[in-house]
Amino acid sequence: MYKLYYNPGSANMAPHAALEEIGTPYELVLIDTEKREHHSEAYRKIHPHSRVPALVDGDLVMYESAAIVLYLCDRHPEAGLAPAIDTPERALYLQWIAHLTNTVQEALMHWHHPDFYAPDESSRAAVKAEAERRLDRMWGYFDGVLAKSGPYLLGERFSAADLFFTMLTRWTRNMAKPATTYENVRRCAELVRARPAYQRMMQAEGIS
Ligand SMILES: N[C@@H](CCC(=O)N[C@@H](CS)C(=O)NCC(=O)O)C(=O)O
Repeated sequence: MYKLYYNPGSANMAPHAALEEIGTPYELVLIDTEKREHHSEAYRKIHPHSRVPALVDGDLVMYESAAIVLYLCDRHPEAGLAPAIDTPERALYLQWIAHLTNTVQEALMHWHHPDFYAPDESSRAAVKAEAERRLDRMWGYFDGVLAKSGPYLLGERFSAADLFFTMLTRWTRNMAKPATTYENVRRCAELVRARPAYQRMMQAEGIS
């Protein structure tokens, strides 16, 4: 049985929602980052960089939320969360997941953790402001893509990329201009949030 190490609302949301979509048995293990449990010696054996999430599958121990999502979807093709290999949809699915984690999630890290990137308060404020400007351009770009060929990132077809996308939109909710200000971004996120599996994930993590 899978074990997913999580902290409510963190990068585990997408892998957790994928597990719910798949419908396979799994165990959730809370790592309370406010209590700094991610820095414990025991957890560092699972995630050497002290982050959440991590996944354990038998002898396999892995981290990085996007990699976990890709792994789970490939292990459970019957769930239909990923297009088949060798299809143009598969290429786009990989493109979006890589872009979401490398670029959008990275900019979100600048906003949420400016302390990782700058030594003092004034430079942290500048890092945060620039991240918000960059993110606004990114959501604007997604809005155009989804307007032209939505409602999902792969058009009419829902995929795990939409789970990752929706997770990231939530992390903008306290920004001056949240991602869901953009109509087509909001429509995609609303469709995903209405899915029973996504709702079960939110409920299990105790978030709204
Ligand atoms: N790229 C990693 C990022 C993981 C990450 O930074 N997780 C945050 C929560 S969203 C975390 O563990 N933060 C704890 C800390 O920064 O001390 C992934 O997607 O798994």
